[in-house]
Amino acid sequence: MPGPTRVVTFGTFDVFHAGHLRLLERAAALGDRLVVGISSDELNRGKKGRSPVYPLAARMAIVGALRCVDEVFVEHSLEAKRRYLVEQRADVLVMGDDWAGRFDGLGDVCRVVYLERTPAVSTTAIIEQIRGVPAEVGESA
Ligand code: C2G
Repeated sequence: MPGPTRVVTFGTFDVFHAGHLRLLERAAALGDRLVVGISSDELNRGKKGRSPVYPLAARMAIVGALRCVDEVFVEHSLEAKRRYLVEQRADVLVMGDDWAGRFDGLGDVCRVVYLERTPAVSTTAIIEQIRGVPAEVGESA
């Protein structure tokens, strides 16, 4: 009998929002176990040119506490995907469709699936919205 289907996905998941949750729930539905590689703070600085709002330990705690997530690990390098997938014995790699086509070369390790991103929600937009709101009088900074 084949073992459980292991799904692996990657991301920063900074300022966790409903778009992240939807991605993880749909990824989990593709198999029996969902393992999530969380980008290190250094990797995020390289990718996005800024430090994440939530440090790695907090992002790992939040994602790891979700009902749909079985395990989290640290993603130190974008280029190490093949090694991570082999180590995690992945059957399926899930990526958001902002990465469509980028990981097709890993198709010899596991199935590669790109899921549609949730429109109109992003960490950057949330940060900008909060930045634009003046603090209430008397509120501490
Ligand atoms: N996502 C989504 N809808 C949004 C925003 C994000 O479906 N509105 C998905 C992304 O496509 C990604 C996951 O949520 O699959 C995590 O998003 P990010 O933290 O922005 O991921 P990113 O920093 O692009 O990291 O190795 C790949 C990278 O680590 C991906």
